Parts: sequence; structure tokens; C-alpha cells
Amino acid sequence: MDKAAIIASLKQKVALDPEKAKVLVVGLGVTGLSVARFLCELGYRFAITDSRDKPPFIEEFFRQMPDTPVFTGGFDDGAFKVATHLIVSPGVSLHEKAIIKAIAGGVKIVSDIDLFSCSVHAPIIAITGSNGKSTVTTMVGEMARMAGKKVGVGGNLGTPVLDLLDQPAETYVLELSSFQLERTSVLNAASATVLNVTADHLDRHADLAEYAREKQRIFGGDGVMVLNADDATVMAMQEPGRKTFTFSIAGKADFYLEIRDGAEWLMHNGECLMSRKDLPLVGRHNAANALAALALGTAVGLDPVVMCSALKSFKGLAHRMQRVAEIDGIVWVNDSKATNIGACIAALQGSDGKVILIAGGDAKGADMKELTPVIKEKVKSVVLMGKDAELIRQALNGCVPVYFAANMSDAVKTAANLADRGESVLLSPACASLDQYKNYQDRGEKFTEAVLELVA
Ligand code: UMA
Ligand code: ADP
Repeated sequence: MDKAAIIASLKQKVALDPEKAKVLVVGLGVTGLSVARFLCELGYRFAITDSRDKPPFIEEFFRQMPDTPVFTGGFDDGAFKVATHLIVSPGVSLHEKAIIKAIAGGVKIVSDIDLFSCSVHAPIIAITGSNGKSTVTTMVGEMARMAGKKVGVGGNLGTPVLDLLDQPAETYVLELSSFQLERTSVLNAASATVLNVTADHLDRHADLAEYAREKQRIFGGDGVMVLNADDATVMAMQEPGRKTFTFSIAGKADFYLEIRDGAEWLMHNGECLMSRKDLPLVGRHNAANALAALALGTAVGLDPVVMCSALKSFKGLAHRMQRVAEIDGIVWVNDSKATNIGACIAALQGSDGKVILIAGGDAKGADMKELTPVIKEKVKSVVLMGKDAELIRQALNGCVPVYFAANMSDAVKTAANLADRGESVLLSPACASLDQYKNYQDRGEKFTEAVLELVA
């Protein structure tokens, strides 16, 4: 779309008139920087604010947009007072005092996803859920690429959506978090899914019901809904009269699993698509992810044969059930991306033999008791670390032996002493990493380094 068409669409859909709007961009991380570049390009007047003294992208911002007003080291009342629109980065809570006050005063909240939706005609495939978002987003991106389409893949996965506009694309595949969705109102995806809903981010959302409602916003508009038939919370989002595909790993749905001649198949309405053994990713949850990706791709007309060959060559993303080493008959697995209970449960259910589990970090307000049944079934002992280690020990209530570790190297050494041949050591923390690490990647890398030191 050209600039005039984008501005017309922004005026009509989010009341962003360049003549009248005074925009405040809240948060100067990758999202804030991408929003600032977008607004600058279109000639909007804006300022930017960040509560940190020295936000991560401040120098880059000054270099690129030296004349834009910047307020750091707190949320400045004056800056919020003059704003007509706030574009709030996902990491900033809408419950911030300054934001609550601004909303009460009639300021409009717009997200980078809204700005993006106003700027493209190409179909958008949108993916959310508590777990599996990045995996499914990457799968669908590969499917579209193999089908010969120019495709833009981004969102919560890493590249802010507005940065995708730099390259022309025929299809966009977006991973969207509950934080991005809660402030988005004009998304109209051609196909969209909520993969699953389990407890996460309860430090930011009032309760599970509110968290689910934010995720449901991905179905704004009239595109195809892709729903997980095994998840009652997701199925409750169904809208009468709307085109829907369901997927299931437990029973019948539009996309499902079936045993034929002793082999398990990924199926679509009675037709065999591919054998499950040709899926390189381990764990039943990854069969669910593949079925969801097939449903999303089918909804936008991708060829099933091409989609299956993309799945056959997809080896998975780093830090998700990634096999690091096998040492003296013990397999070491890095699942550092398991930042909530649901992911840790899926990891344990997909593990063979007894497991030494390394877990802990910031539990984000989740009830760790939910881990107890699967830990009783699969885990020999647990090594706990991080901010909420003691809280997790209490929640497990002595169901298996628990050990504490001060850091990753210590955790790996402790696990090595506990594990026997035929067992595995799994880092699947069920918690965020930020209390001890830069991010989940950093945590996974520290784990891998410590395991490789054992070999040395
Ligand atoms: N900030 C404040 N005050 C606050 C909180 C944050 O001023 O109270 C500032 C920070 O100083 C920072 C800025 O806000 O400078 C940007 O913050 P951000 O946290 O929104 O981060 P971005 O760099 O814009 O990255 C965001 C997503 N981050 C979060 O949702 C926390 C990235 O997801 C996403 O990849 C990126 O946009 C592009 O879309 C990361 C993430 O952790 C990977 N997501 C969560 C998850 O997956 O669980 C939801
Ligand atoms: P997200 O982007 O939603 O965090 P990822 O694909 O990055 O999802 O996977 C995050 C974690 O969740 C990993 O530990 C992975 O093993 C686990 N996981 C992936 N898909 C599912 C699923 N469908 N159900 C439960 N856990 C899953």
C-alpha cells in the first residue's frame, strides 16, 4: 500500500489523523523503535517515553530521529496529558498509573499490530496460545515459503510486525502474545488460531479467564478460525456461522491423528496427509502443532503436499526439547523455552524413561501444584534454582526428592550425580528466566555450556 492509502486507513480505522493526532509511544525496545520509524516515515507528530533511565535502544533512536522528544526515567505526566493516542509496547502493563489516567481522560490505545493491519492487503495468518506459538508460526512460515510465496514472519517471535513492511510480502505469518492482543482492535486475519490456554502471565492478567479473553481477540474480523478440539477453553471461543477448522490429537476433528495398519497418520477429513513418524519433532504436543499448522495453511489455500514436505524438513527451534548430548547413556535435553507449567507438562509427557528435572526461576504467579501429577509419574528427582525455588518445593509437597542449586553449573553437576544410565536430564523450568538470566536463550546456552563441560 502507498503512504496515502495507509494514512487513509489509519484515519478511518484508528482515528489517527496526521493533522490532529499527538501520539505518545510508550516503551523504547524493539517495538517502540519500529513504531517510531513507522510514524516518522508517514509524517506523524509523536514523542516517546520509557520508564527506564537508559532504555536499550536510546542511542539508536537519537541517531535515527534526533528531533523527536524523548522522556526517560519514569512516565512523565505532562507527556501523557497532551497525547491523543498511546502506542504501548507489549512489555508495559496497561495498569500503569499514567496509562489508566490517560484512558480515563479519553486517550485512544493503539498497538503496533493495529498500525500493521491498517498497512497491508496481503493475508495475515495469526497464531497465539500459551505454548507452541513460535513452533507453529515457524512451521506455517516454512509452508508458505515452500509454496513459493514471499512471506513475512514475525511478531512476538522477534521481528516487530512493522519492520516486516520493509520487504514486500504476499503472506504474513504473525506470532501474537496476550500482551499484544489485549491492545489490538483492528486485526482481521485470514486464518487465526488459539493453540491452547494454560496458566501463564498471571502476574499481568487478573485471572485465567481474562488471559483467555485477551487471546480470543485474535479472532477479530471474519477469517477462518482454527480451534483446538482438545481444549475446552479454546472451543468455547467458537462463533456461530464462522468458518472453522478444528484439530485434535485425542479424537475426531477436521485435522486429527489416526492409526492405520499399525502406523499413526496425520489426517484431514478422512484423508491421510503424512505419517507421524515422518515428523522430525518429538512429543505428541508437536503433532498437535503440526495439525494446527496444516489447518492454518489449508484455510489460506496452501497445497497439502507442499505443507507436508515443509513439516518433514522442519527440525524444530533451539531451546525447545533440544537434545544437547548423550553422556554415559544419559540424554541431556534443553527445553529452556518452557517458561510456564503447560510447556513443562508437555515436555515431561513427551520424555521416555525417568527424568531428572531442572526447574525454577520466576513462576509469574502460577500455581506450581499443577505439576505434581506428571512429576510423580515421570520424574526421579528435581533440581530447583532461581527466585521461586522454595515456592516450588513447597508446592511439590515432597512427592519426589528435591535439591537446590545456586546456578546452572551447580544444577548440571547435581543432576549428573543423580542420573543413571537410561534416564534423561531435562531443563524445562516452568518459569521465566529473567530473575537470573538475560532471557530464555541465555539460560539455555548456560545449560548447554555446563553440559558440554561435563564431556570435557
Ligand atoms: N518498559 C517501560 N516500563 C515498563 C516495562 C517496560 O518503560 O514498565 C520499557 C522497557 O524499558 C523497554 C521497552 O518498554 O525499553 C520495551 O519493551 P517490551 O518489553 O515491550 O519489549 P520489546 O523490545 O518491544 O519486545 C516486544 C516483546 N516483549 C514483550 O512482550 C515483553 C517481544 O517478545 C517481541 O519479540 C517484540 O516486542 C517484537 O514483537 C518477547 C517476550 O518475552 C520475546 N514475549 C513474551 C513471551 O513470549 O512470553 C510475551
Ligand atoms: P511459545 O512461542 O508459545 O512459547 P514455543 O513453540 O516456543 O511456544 O514452545 C515453548 C515451550 O512449549 C517449549 O518448551 C515447547 O517444548 C513447549 N510446547 C510447544 N508446543 C506445545 C504445545 N502444543 N503444548 C504444550 N507445550 C508445547
